[in-house]
Amino acid sequence: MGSPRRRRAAATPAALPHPDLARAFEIYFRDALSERLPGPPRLRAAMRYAALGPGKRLRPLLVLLGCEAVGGDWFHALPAAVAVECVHAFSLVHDDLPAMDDDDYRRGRLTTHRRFGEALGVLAGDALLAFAFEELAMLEGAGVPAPRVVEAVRRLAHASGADELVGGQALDMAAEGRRVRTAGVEAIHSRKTGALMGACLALGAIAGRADARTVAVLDDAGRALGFAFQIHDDLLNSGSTLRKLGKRAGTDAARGKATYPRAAGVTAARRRERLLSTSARAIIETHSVRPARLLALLDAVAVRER
Ligand code: GRG
Repeated sequence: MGSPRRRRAAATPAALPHPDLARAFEIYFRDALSERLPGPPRLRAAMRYAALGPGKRLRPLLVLLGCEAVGGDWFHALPAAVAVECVHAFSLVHDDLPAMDDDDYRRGRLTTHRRFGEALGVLAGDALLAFAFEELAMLEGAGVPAPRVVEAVRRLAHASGADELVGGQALDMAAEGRRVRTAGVEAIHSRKTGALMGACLALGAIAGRADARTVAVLDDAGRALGFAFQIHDDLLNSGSTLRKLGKRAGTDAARGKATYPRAAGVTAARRRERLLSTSARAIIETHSVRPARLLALLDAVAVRER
């Protein structure tokens, strides 16, 4: 499992581009989770531990750059960026629980339930999901018109719920140990990982005052990106290490998880990942006015090592 020094190295966030934007988000995020976070101290500590750990912050960057891509000022999208990262943190905390994937390490350190106990792990996830929507409603205070805020709430709720994120997780668990074809893997991963990334670009576009068609196609682009991201994640899971990933490697094979590389082979999985990324890029290039920084983010995601 490596020395403590090595473990600390794994806890350093992987380099995505646009550190200025990531820094601005981090300041806003930490403020939200200290000044505005309600609840008993130990629950708040578990929520902060779960949310503020050294993740890549990919989803908030997608929100902010989705807003910029449609010509908006990313600053207006900050509450939406916090909201999606809180939904993401909820999903990771619950995914790591003994009843789900039963993992001890995440982001280079103990998982939330291993640090705070299982009950607080469950509750911290629940409370982060609720807090996400409290934050999202703050879009109005950031200058986003109320009907757009309602549309943002509708989209994030749908992407987080039984049809998408949670539904994808249920399908994923049901598929464990069974032979799943590529269409089945796609059904799981586009829900479990794709829907939230679709919502990220859609929410950014909503905050940036894009029209309904642009919001919808950017949602499609984010979903394709999310599926590509999950294929990449599965490839890393089979070929990397705890030290590099900050979480255990090789767990998918051990649990008989439905993954694209398992269903189609590594070469076909790489090809599918490339096609999905290309299609996300093409949509963004066609439907955006300022796509450069968003496209640079996509490029970095395609070659990430954790
Ligand atoms: C409702 C009890 C209950 C459980 C639901 C919804 C859910 C649990 C789990 C969601 C499934 C999930 C965790 C999908 C994985 C998506 C994924 C590849 C996550 C890792 O994302 P990164 O690499 O993480 O962006 P960091 O740590 O960098 O933020």
